[in-house]
Amino acid sequence: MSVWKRWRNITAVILLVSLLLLTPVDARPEYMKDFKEYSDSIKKCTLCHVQSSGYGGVNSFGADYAKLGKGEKLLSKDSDGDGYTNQQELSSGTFPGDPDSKPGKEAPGMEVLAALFAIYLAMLIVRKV
Ligand SMILES: [Ca+2]
Repeated sequence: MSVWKRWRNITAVILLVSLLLLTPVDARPEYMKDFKEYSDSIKKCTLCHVQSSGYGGVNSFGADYAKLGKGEKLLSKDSDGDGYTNQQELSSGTFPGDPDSKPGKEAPGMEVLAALFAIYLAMLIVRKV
């Protein structure tokens, strides 16, 4: 096997694994019922958890949600301390447990663009076979 083919195969495997890791996973429906009126862009594990897989514990919003439940106290609070209330963030489609995500700053759905780019690269590699 030539160096080029070996490199191509390794790259294809890396791209496919990356694609699998980037596949969006919906948050658990029993929790999402409390947020059904908000954008689909926030209905992910990272709404309440640190990692997109749901592992790694809860973020500041998840901790407040567990403590307060969904109600005025939770919605009026700024769980991540970024200057926007949880209500403002949820209504804007940003994550109230991530201080780097705030209204007007983040364009949600970057993982989808990354997945599409990975598919595009994989198709380019396959066409070179
Ligand atoms: Ca935020």
